[in-house]
Amino acid sequence: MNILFPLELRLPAGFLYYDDFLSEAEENKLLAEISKLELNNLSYHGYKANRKVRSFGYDYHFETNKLTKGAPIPPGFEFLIQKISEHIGIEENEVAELLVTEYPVGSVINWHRDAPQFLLIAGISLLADCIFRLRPYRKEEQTRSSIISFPVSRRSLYVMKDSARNDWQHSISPVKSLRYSITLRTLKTPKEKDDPCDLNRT
Ligand SMILES: O=C(O)CCC(=O)C(=O)O
Repeated sequence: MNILFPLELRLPAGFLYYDDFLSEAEENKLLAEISKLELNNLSYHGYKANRKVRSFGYDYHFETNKLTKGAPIPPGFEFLIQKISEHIGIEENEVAELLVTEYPVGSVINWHRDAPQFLLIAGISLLADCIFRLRPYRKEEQTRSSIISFPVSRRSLYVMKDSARNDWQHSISPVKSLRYSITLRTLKTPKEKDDPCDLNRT
């Protein structure tokens, strides 16, 4: 398994990428697991996004910016949590939330930084590649040339922590074919909870 990109691409510190993280068999197993789930339309302050989601472990509420305990993570995802935890050196029980997202053709996720309650974010791509983009969080640093755009492949894993998680926003350009992602998140300790985040992520 390689960190494949040309990291000359000057990715921010704390953004890690692993191509071919999953085998085809593991991808199929996860897709089968997702097919058992009822995914819900996502709306944000009355705006309906063109993608569907289902979260486990914790539920994030966009209207109140609050996190509440959610349904337990289904056992069918345990092998993924185990594999990612082992790979990135965290305890399995640190994974607090698992989010499944369905991106129909043409759908996006707009610029955002993840909710302040979360510490580390790990993302798996299923069924399709996508174009992932990063730009500085601070408005005054957001210029056209500050956007970093790169392909994220089907069956890859990316991780955002430290500066990549805190000082950068991310987004996904319109997908060319149906894509699913599974996002795992760990929680900040009360000491790590500091600043509010922008949450406009339609
Ligand atoms: O689909 C992805 O890989 C990104 C998901 C994401 O950015 C989010 O749910 O906040």
